[in-house]
Amino acid sequence: MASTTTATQASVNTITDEQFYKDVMAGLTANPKRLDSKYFYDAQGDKLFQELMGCEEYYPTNCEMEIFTSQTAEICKAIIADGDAFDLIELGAGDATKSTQLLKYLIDNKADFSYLPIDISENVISYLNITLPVTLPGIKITGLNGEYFDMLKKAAAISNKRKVVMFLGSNIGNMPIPVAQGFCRELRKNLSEGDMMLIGIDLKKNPKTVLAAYNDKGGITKRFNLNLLERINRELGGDFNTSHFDHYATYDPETGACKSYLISLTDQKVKIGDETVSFVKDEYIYMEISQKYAIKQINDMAEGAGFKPLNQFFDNKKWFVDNIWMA
Ligand code: AVI
Repeated sequence: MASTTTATQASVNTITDEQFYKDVMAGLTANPKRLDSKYFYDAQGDKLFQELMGCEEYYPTNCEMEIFTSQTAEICKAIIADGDAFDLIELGAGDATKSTQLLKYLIDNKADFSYLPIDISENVISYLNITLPVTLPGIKITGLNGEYFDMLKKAAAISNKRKVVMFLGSNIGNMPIPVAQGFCRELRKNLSEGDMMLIGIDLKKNPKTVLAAYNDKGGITKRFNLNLLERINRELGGDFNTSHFDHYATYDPETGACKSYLISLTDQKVKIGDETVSFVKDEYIYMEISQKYAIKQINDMAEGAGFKPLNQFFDNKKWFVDNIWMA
């Protein structure tokens, strides 16, 4: 078994510019045009997402934070289970603010665990590798930078302890439902009997509340979306003029799909490296889905993937739920 990394050890970045370029060109030459929201998160995107999480209308972060602060002991007891040593793996760890609540409780209560945050953003992983050992003395941390399943396999290769995989913040909502179902099946395949998932999922609610969260008055969501065009300019030699695009969000209460688009405000041509992409006025780029779920859909998804739903922890308003599933 490999030892955990030190704060100064560099992470391996597996997301290459070549893949980014391929995905961008495939998306912008498709009809309709689309971009993959996983590319939102460069250093600037991480900063904007932080800002978004602090904004009044964006409720999911506060709801999940409330769950983690008011029910820390209950959640931790459920994941500690029989008290054996375990790996606490977090997919899309971000700044780990929410998981820090759990990590602190686990350390204070002498639980035998290592924390393995996985994130697509190299910045996030180096930040966690450096800061967590300072804020949480005694933590055993191995940051893994890359795609979730590649890094899950890597985690399994370095340790054979029981695994508790956290997937918080309704990150699963950024997949259309069939993709989310496939993702849960794939997760199950990568886990062994007795392993667990702790998965945070945003619930269906008043459509106006959802829409306001993805169309905030301060325009942070707009800047967050436009940043992907700026990232293409920075990293792929693009010449997007972001003032020629507007942000548009929709929410369908029937399906629970909240979708974001960038709308071309004019006929325009944009260069990306040696290629040129044309837009007509009012043409859209489909940027992101943030799917909202009903409780039954969540339990069906767990069971359909081969998990047993064990516990559900809600915030006061019942807007968000953290689920524990057993493999
Ligand atoms: C990361 N993810 C769960 C966020 C969401 O709510 O879909 C990303 C986001 N997009 C716009 N606002 C927040």
